[in-house]
Amino acid sequence: MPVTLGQYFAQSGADPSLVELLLAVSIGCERISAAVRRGAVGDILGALESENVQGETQKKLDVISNELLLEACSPASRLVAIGSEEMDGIYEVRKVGPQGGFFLLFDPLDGSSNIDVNVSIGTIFSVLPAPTSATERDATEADFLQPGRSQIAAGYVVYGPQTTLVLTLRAGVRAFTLDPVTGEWLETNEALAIPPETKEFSINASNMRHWAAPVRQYVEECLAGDTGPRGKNFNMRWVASMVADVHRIVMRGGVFLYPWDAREPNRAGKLRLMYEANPMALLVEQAGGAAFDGQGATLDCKPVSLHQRVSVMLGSKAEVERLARLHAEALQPA
Ligand code: AFP
Repeated sequence: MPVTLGQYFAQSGADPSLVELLLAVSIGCERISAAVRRGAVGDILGALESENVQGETQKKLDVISNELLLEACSPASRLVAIGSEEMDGIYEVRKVGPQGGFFLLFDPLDGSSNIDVNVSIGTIFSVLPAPTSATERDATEADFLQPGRSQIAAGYVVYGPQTTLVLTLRAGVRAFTLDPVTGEWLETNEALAIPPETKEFSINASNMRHWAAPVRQYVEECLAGDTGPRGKNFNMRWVASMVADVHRIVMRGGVFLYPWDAREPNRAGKLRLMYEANPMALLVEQAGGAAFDGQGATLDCKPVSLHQRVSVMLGSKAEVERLARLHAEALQPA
């Protein structure tokens, strides 16, 4: 009989208050999964009049998913505050005080432009340590601005043909699939490992003319296949749902790129550092892969704002190292 999520936590030796928080996240995601599955039948598809802090039109399910996670997670006894793609500022649950505790960040429903066309979407989450303070004070956005290497746990839930939770407590990466009959999360992979080599890359090729030279060179070399410098043919995938694309890479290898491009030269990238790139980067590194932000390892990037965007290149280690080399060579004097 596969191990349940609760049994895994019980044997993991993890801090019981962290386990309490992560179980609360799993309950929130079960509820999101049920809502996603209802879709049009539940009259919860489509867009709202509102926009999120990113200036993006919010889908009904974006807002519903955010509320489901707030409701499920707020009771967690050492949760101090929450940051979400769908909320401008931080959401305070408790005061910062001598007890410390946790910050939770999430993109409650990533890939929302895919909701109305029945393509896999997902929830991405990250747990950071909350500071301690001798006297109680409000949590601040600045408290959240910790590099990704400070994460205590990270994961995602992909709402696809199966609802699968992929999680790291910084001791490897495990997958649990929701049994629709019993409602239990059952372990389906106890040690996910990303192959260092791959023949599959994932990028929105319609932006090719806007990419920086190293990215264009990398992709052109892949496209040249066995007639070019790579000496092998590549396949391309682009779901336009980061969770679905990253899950494929976690399961069978590959490299995912959403790099800086010249469409908005003052924007580092499309994806957000704190609740998309960092949790995915921790998972990928824990699974033996690598994550690069165009300057260095994603997890070493020092955040400057809660919703900041970043260039993302992650997956099979040899491919990400090649991309890092191409970026470094581009900085060398001609
Ligand atoms: P939406 O949440 O607006 O669908 O964006 C999804 C996403 O943030 C990420 O999940 C995808 O990898 C990426 O954007 C797709 O972006 P493009 O639509 O520009 O390809």
